[in-house]
Amino acid sequence: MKTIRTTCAYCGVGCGIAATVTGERQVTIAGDPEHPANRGRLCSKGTHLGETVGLQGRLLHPEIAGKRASWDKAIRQVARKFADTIARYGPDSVAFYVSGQLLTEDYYVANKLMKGFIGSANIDTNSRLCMSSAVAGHTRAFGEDVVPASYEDLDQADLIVLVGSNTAWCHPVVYQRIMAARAERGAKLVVIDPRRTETCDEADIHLQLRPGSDVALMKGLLAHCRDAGVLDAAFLDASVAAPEGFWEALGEGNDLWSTAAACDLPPADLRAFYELFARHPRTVTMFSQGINQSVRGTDQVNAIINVHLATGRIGKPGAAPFSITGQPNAMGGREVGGLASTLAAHMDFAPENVDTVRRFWAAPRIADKPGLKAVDLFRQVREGRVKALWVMATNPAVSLPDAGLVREALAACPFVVVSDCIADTDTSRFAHVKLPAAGWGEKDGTVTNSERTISRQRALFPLAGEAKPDWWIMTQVAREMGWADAFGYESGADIYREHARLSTYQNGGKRLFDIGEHGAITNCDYDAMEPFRWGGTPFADGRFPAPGGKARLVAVEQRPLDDVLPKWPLTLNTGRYRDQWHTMTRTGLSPRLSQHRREPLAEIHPKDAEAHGIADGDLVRVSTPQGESVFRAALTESQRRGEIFTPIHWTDRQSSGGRTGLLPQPLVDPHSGQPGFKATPARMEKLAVEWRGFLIARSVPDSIPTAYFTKVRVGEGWLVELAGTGDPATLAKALLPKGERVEIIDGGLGGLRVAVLAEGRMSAALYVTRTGRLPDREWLIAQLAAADAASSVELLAGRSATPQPDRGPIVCACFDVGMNTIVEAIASQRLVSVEAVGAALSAGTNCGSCKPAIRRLIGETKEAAHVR
Ligand SMILES: Nc1nc2c(c(=O)[nH]1)N[C@H]1C(S)=C(S)[C@@H](COP(=O)(O)OP(=O)(O)OC[C@H]3O[C@@H](n4cnc5c(=O)[nH]c(N)nc54)[C@H](O)[C@@H]3O)O[C@H]1N2
Ligand SMILES: Nc1nc2c(c(=O)[nH]1)N[C@H]1C(S)=C(S)[C@@H](COP(=O)(O)OP(=O)(O)OC[C@H]3O[C@@H](n4cnc5c(=O)[nH]c(N)nc54)[C@H](O)[C@@H]3O)O[C@H]1N2
Ligand code: SF4
Ligand SMILES: [Mo]
Repeated sequence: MKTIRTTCAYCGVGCGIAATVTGERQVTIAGDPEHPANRGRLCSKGTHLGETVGLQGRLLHPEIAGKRASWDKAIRQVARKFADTIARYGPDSVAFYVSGQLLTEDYYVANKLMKGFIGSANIDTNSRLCMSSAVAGHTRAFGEDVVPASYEDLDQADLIVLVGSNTAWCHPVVYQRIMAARAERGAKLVVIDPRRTETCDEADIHLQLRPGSDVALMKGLLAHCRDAGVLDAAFLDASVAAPEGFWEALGEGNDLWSTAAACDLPPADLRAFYELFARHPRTVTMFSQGINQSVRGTDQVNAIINVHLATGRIGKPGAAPFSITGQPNAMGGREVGGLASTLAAHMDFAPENVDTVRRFWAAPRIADKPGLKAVDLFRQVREGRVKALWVMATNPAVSLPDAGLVREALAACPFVVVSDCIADTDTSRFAHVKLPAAGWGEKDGTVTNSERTISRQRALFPLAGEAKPDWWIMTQVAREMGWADAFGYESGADIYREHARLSTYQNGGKRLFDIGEHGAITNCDYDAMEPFRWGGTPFADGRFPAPGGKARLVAVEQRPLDDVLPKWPLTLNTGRYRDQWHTMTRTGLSPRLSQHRREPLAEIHPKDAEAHGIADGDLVRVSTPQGESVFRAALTESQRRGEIFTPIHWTDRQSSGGRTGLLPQPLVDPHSGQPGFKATPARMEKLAVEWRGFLIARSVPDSIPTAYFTKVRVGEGWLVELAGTGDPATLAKALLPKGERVEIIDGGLGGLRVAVLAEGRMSAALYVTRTGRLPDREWLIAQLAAADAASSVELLAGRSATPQPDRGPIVCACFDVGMNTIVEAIASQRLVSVEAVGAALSAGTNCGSCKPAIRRLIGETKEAAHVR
């Protein structure tokens, strides 16, 4: 058994993993104590990677028109269709839509093939949906897309401000680092988010602002800093250019009272934050999708950077604006220039750059202008102008705004290629050619995390079936199209060396991104490469890669979202759950990760729910100008009134409801083209159903004929939540496997309880009620794994004959500890800290992702005790 050091498959924290292969496609996962991003820590998703590396659901061989095909045939088909389309309609009639989940080597080949050889810049990436506003904001302010921060800054900061970031769930290891900074050095924490998330639980101040009012908040802060005398005059003079009238305009409407009104915040809270900010020069302001995913995203980014530039809080230890990235290789994609609006290696389409890259690639026909950005790209596909599309490592039928239109586009496109490691996704259903890509655990190359650290991802297993690395697939197609010399790569190392050489080619210090020292790295050194951060401490010398060496303040205006959004009674906000990753193609395979949230919820303020006649647990239909979908209502005071929140994860593969992707409007930021996923006009109504129920079974059909269903992995099978109208008995017929049946059908009340036994074990059970309660799901889930079936009486009752404690919903996925168990222990053993709960129950002592939830339970239990 050997331990291989690699990088986590998921988020932009980029944690190092020490993986020990223990058998055929079996691996033990631990945090890599040597990796600078995590120093041995992992969150729940990283910890449970081992549950996602099996062959279940994998695409194992190429397919043409739904039939298995050889690689030769598939490559020839793709090359021929692309070449024919280009010959007939020109280079802009084809496109690639790629992803921050590709390795840098894959990304480099995709970008070179499209921009340098096909001759179009129609290659865009899901990073458009993710951090293109940050890219545009950095470029406006600094002249180059550089993230001027590192995780070490968090260790040194006295104040950490999280804006539009649910760090506790989405970047948990960074959150743990922030918690350590608080515990060890008393660093202050401020969270700015319209929702009260678990990230807020430990904050000194939570500013629950009106969505889309961040520009006002930051301008108010800048005005306060000026009035408090904390601007850095020397830095402003030497290193920062301000547009005409910038400071004069700040005098108007940015006082505390106007700002508090614009943001719908208590003035005292706002003042407390402003004063805290003024007092602490070592400030890191970390932001993510609450800022980027807005029709004002780029201005919001610049509003934050303006404050940091004006107070000189940049290029110094513990002081930086920090755009934290989502995907494992979002940053690598930026480094190769994989967006339609960039060319390559941090160069844009300025004529001299086009010339530089043309010479370096010896490119026959290089793109000389930006291509179509994601939302426009799919519009052009829909309108028939883009006629051949290759989608890699992303699921746009779910994740683009107005996913309904995206599906029409995919259906209308004459030629769609999908490269994915999973066989059946909402997007691959539209593919003419499906290409099996290497998955995590097989891939070998580099990724760059949020803080510019480049790490190796290393293969743990042989390639599954006939799967191939993405770079290999594209290289074969490029060769088949006639560019064998330019795509003669034999390994990822060949590509990495070329990428490193391009970063330094005719650079001469113009661009910070320069990893030229790796231009001749040996295969051996590439294999042994240790994580390293490029760019040192950017801007430490006060010089910026912009005209005159100066950064720029950008004049930004707060404008209400109503300017562009139609008026509907509610606003829909969308985002992530702690233990699921995007469209669930991988985390959805893990029963443990699926315990945290088993259904897609619409989180609603209790007063809004009351006004709509909605009770906790009801089904609600959420409608927007774009579409509608059904969710389980969860009433919570964490929401502001008038705003609801739904998760992005559920797809057609797991549900008929919960389809958030259908809801957002395809409205984008004018500078970046990033969609405004966080604010969509919406309304809701209670969904009338006659019965509700659930199915627990070892295997379940793909689609289920009821008004509402969602399915998740549990133990040895699936849990399907159901609701509908009509006779549930027909459902029993459609859903239950063959076998011996134990059943009660209550004709009068219309309820139904059926368990199916096969070889002495329970293989499925269906419970439906019109009015009553449903049994506890946990006991029944355990019956799927039990060697002997429980008695008929027990199965029909849905519980054990000997009373058992109800653990409640699982909080700690690592040790299977439920909420009720934790609350009981807190109350009876008077536990007052997360550590004490850990000592008593082990909860929270492995990955730590549930620590914020435990902390919240301690608080609530204490409060309840006082009330009593
Ligand atoms: N568990 C998990 N982790 C992930 C991912 C995942 O799928 N699952 N995905 C990864 C990826 S690709 C990304 S991009 C990141 C995203 O990481 P985050 O950006 O932290 O996650 P989100 O849940 O999309 O949104 C963050 C917060 O923005 C808030 N927000 C909404 N509108 C506004 C506003 O107008 N102003 C402010 N200030 N805040 C607002 C929302 O209420 C939400 O709590 O997570 C990464 N990590
Ligand atoms: N409403 C709403 N929509 C959103 C967001 C939001 O907050 N709200 N967030 C947006 C953001 S920030 C993001 S990043 C996107 C994410 O959205 P997507 O990128 O569409 O989501 P994933 O599920 O990560 O899709 C990745 C696909 O690539 C496959 N895959 C994984 N690894 C590889 C590989 O190495 N090679 C290949 N070829 N395939 C691979 C996976 O099986 C999966 O099918 O969603 C965006 N959409
Ligand atoms: S924080 Fe979690 S998901 Fe992100 S890289 Fe680390 S272990 Fe992976
Ligand atoms: Mo993202």
